[in-house]
Amino acid sequence: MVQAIPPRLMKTQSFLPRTGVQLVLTATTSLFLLGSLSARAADKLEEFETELTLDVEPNSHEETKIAIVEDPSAPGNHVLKLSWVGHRGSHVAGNIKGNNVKLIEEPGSYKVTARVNFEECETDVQSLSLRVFDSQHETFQFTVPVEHAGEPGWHEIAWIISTDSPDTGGVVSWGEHVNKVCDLPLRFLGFAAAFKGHETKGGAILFDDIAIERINP
Ligand SMILES: [Ca+2]
Ligand SMILES: [Ca+2]
Repeated sequence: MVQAIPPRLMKTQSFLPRTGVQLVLTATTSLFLLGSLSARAADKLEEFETELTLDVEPNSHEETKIAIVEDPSAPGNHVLKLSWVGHRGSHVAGNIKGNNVKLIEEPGSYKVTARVNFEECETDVQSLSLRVFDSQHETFQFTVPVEHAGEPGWHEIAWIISTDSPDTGGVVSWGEHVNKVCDLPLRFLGFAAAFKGHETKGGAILFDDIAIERINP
């Protein structure tokens, strides 16, 4: 079941990668700026049906995993799975390392959505972040609260990206050339899940069908 959730941004400063790792992370992604699809209204841009190189963000717990797996609720469909073990830590995150899909090429405000399944995670998951990177390898993180941890089924989660004011609403960025400007195009990097009180019992989140829609003329 897909359930619409009002997009909301929240302030989350607590899980920025450390500077040294930021450089490693963005340098890695910069090696894979190969083209892919362009954004059109309400386009589904990534369905996780093709092979992708994936990488756990270095600040995540060492037993964190990211993989493309078969959808347990729809055999034949493939989804992105981010999973982790119980530990103390602020967050876990996983990235796409090659063929990163191009989300936004033109200035404007956009709604990026994904279908997300929280069945296998606990209520210790506080927020979910979408990470994108720009042409100068600056990574932007857009965060929304998680309201369906442990609930069965799929939910539509939405993040708002305004390319003219990317640093509003608690959005944070880091990278090699941080200027708080969305130097287009923006490409999809990955997802991060943050934990209440910097502690988690472990769990998994499934993602599928990243789509984008322009929300202003
Ligand atoms: Ca899929
Ligand atoms: Ca920039």
